[in-house]
Amino acid sequence: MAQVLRIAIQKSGRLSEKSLEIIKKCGIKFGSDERVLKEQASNFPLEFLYVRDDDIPAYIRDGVADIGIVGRNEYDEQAIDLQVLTDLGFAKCRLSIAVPQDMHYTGLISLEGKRIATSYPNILGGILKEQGVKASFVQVSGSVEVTPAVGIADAICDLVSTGATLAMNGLKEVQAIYTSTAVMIGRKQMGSSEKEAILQRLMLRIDAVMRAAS
Ligand code: PRT
Ligand code: ZN
Repeated sequence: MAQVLRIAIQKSGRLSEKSLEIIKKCGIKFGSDERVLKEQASNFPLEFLYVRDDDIPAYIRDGVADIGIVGRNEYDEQAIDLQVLTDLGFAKCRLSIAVPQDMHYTGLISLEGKRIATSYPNILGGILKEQGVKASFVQVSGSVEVTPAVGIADAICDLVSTGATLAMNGLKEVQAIYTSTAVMIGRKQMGSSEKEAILQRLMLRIDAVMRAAS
């Protein structure tokens, strides 16, 4: 049986629509009916898996998928050894430190000895270590913005795009430590020359779509 390349795409969230849009612009035809978890393109050897974005790097590592689209933040945080095939440029956001309105902040050193709530302990930890700042992490996977108000954290480190969520929670953004966009990632080796060839064809089309858009 002829091989297909498997791409993992976020089922429903900030990355879903634009991810599918780029692939459609490549001239690849598929149903994209949100209720299915798996489907195959009708005119290109590509199979889609619709999953949670957090699971995508591990699915690729484990061979469940060959490539996928995730926020660079998710990829860097998980530190799974894959490759970034291309930067897709959408879903731009920053990982920022935010503190209560009345907290005095002069730089990362202001976080010394503080409790910081974040879903990105690896990215933040790396940067604090570089700066010689010691802080403790409160690891939460959602609603990070409420943690200072409920008294379990002194500061937060979370993704920001407009800043509206921070403002709504009485927090001020004091420092961006990292920026992210959606990236296409994949295993370093596709495992067969047939899959490598399909990937090459797909990447040529994606490059053309990206060039046309810029
Ligand atoms: O269900 P699943 O696990 O698949 O989805 P998810 O809820 O984990 O992810 P999702 O869809 O929220 O985000 C997917 C990716 O989009 C992230 O990994 C980022 O790379 C990127 N992205 C871009 C963002 C934002 N912008 C963003 N604003 N991810 C999250 N946010 C959050 C932000 O933290 C804040 O809480 O959205 C909220 C609103 O942001 P403001 O600043 O506009 O108010
Ligand atoms: Zn997620």
